[in-house]
Amino acid sequence: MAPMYDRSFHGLLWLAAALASLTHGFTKVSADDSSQVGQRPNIIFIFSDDHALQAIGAYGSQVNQTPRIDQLARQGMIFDQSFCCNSLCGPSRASVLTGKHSHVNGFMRNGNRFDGSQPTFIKRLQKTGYQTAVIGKWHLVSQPEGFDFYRILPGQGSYYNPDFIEMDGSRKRYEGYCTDLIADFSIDWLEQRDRDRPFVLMCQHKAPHRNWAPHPRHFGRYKLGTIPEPATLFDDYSGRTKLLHESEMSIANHFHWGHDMKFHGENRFPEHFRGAIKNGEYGRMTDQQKADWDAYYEPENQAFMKQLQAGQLTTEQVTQWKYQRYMHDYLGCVQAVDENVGRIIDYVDNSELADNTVVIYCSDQGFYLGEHGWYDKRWMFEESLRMPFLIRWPNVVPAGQRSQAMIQNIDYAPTFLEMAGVELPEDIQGESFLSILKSDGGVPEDWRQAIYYAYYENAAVHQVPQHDGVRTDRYKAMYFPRTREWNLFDLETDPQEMKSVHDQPQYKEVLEDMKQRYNQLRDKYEVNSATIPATRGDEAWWAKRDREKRQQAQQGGHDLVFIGDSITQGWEGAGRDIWQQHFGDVKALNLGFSGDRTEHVIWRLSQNQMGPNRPQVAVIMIGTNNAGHSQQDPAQTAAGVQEIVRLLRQKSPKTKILLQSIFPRGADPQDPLRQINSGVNEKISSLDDGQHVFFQDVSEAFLEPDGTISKEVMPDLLHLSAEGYRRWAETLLPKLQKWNVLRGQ
Ligand code: SGN
Ligand code: CA
Repeated sequence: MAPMYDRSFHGLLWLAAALASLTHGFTKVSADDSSQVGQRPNIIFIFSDDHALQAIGAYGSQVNQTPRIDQLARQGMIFDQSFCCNSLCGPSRASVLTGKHSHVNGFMRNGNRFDGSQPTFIKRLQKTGYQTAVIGKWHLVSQPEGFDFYRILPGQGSYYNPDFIEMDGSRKRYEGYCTDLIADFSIDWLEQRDRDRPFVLMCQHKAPHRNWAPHPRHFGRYKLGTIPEPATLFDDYSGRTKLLHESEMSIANHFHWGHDMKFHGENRFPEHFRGAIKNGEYGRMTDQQKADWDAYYEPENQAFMKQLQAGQLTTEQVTQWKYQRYMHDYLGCVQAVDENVGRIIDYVDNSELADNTVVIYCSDQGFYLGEHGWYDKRWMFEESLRMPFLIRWPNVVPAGQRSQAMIQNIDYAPTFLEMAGVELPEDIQGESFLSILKSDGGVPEDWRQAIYYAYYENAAVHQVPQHDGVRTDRYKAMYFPRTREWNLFDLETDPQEMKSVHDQPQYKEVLEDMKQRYNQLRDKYEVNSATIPATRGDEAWWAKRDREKRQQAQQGGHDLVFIGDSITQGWEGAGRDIWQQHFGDVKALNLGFSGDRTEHVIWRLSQNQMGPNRPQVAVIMIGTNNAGHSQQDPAQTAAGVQEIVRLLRQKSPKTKILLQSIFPRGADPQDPLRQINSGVNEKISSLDDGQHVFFQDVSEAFLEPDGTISKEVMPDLLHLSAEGYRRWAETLLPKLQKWNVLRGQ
């Protein structure tokens, strides 16, 4: 039985109120902890990039040793069940700062721009008297807010002689190795800080991110041919979603000759290597660094090429060599991180900070070290879903603890706030695990039993499809919206996640239970897919149509725009002649995309698919696929439609929006999907403001007097025939004529 602990914040608030509150408006932490009274803890948050648990000694690494990182576990606590909520750099960092899932903090994909005006734990701590600094990788595009000091890498940054962005906006190149420099700057900052106030230092390494350029002192530390291979290096991706075949992150097929594998010159073996990207690090090196580099890499490269040339290597052996090279480089980068964690620990231990400083080591997500044949992250499989989390807090966390509590990166912000005795904002989504730290890692009875994960960066580098899911201590369910399929893994019988059991009768109840948890968590975190922008750019036809429509839109001057799904797209099919007849003379643009739901239209509008156009009228008809694909709750779909209207209004305030009711579907009024559509219509009718947005209920046009639908109008009881389009046009014409869109008619 898990012991129960009181982690209610109310108790704390009551206590805080009883104590005198401090001048800056923050409240003191409970008095049960003498170490903290009057002395709020300092926090050193060491955060690396892409450091897999499989490459940390304390997590049982089979491939390397990390004595200094492990020291934190020895002297403090390690979390075995620590997860990210979106396995990607920028999103993870945004979740750490805000304590919120990606769809709420708005940073869903790399390349998004972090809205720095939103609340973050760092701003809050700064306000309550903490000194704050971030040094190293930032990757959130916008300028850091809430930091007294920052020195950050531009974008991904470089390993060798990296540039940093200084607080005055200038860029400065520092000679040296990035991981060492970030620790140097961190220690410098600690040295010159105001010693009378507590601080938070975010020390954020670039390493061990791609393209894995180790320091010369680590060359050859892990010898090629000696690094153990994972059991799933040659995964054939059977028994799970077929989307697994699409991702481009395999050791066998997607390593670049120069960038990843560190060969010079032209790609000599294009059948084995991708050729496009060179090793940019080499170009940044000093002559000495280049000489050291070549002295290590060249003999190995030449030997490998000779063997390959002589036909002595099978394709499998080439993959094995690539794995060794990859791991040599990756683990070398990790080694420098480990040493520099050690430097920070030593600094703390040799200063007055030793007693009251929390030191944390974690990384923005996990990573594949050859498991499933991969490098990179993104998928909800264990290796990239898990996040290392080790914490040392003298006098509070006893040495050598291991916690099985499920924590996530959204929990860090509330935990740090609570550590500092600061009240939690109501809308924060993560939960403070302070009570777990204070109770030997025990899991409170009311602690979460499942985590929610969502990945959004599809149609981008590495081609991993959008998916989300839920994980409990034993099971994991993943949902793939594109194929609308579930995968289910039993982590006890299949820890390597090699076979989905979603269709096995003995797992029927488990799957049902997982779906229920999934829905509960999505409700809790207010995940409404209908409002979350989603691209279908990973479907070739959709991407092509999107390109064509953008080109067309770029010409500008369109007076009439239709926005919707297949029914709107059908003006180019069954509706072609009717379109010609009525809209042939008008400069009109058809932005109907078959199969689209509200979220896809939101994506298209937010990515400016309409180009420079500010049409007189936009006809919107969208939502029937939200019903058809997942029987989505009408309120959710209506919120999607509302967002579309909002985006359109924002972009083109003078456009009149002719919002069509979602067309009726199915044989008769009892059809469940028709009823869902009616539910949406009822809600979106209220968007009519009589000025810019005009709701038009068009159902009557398609229904027989008894409410059935004739196959002459909708042959499949969903899409329109030519007759259907004629009727639709007829309902539109009066308004369009009135608004003078149909000049000359
Ligand atoms: C770069 C890398 C990718 C990596 C992303 C995201 N390519 O695009 O391999 O997945 O960053 O990484 S590289 O050619 O630049 O090395 S993240 O950690 O920043 O999310
Ligand atoms: Ca990362």
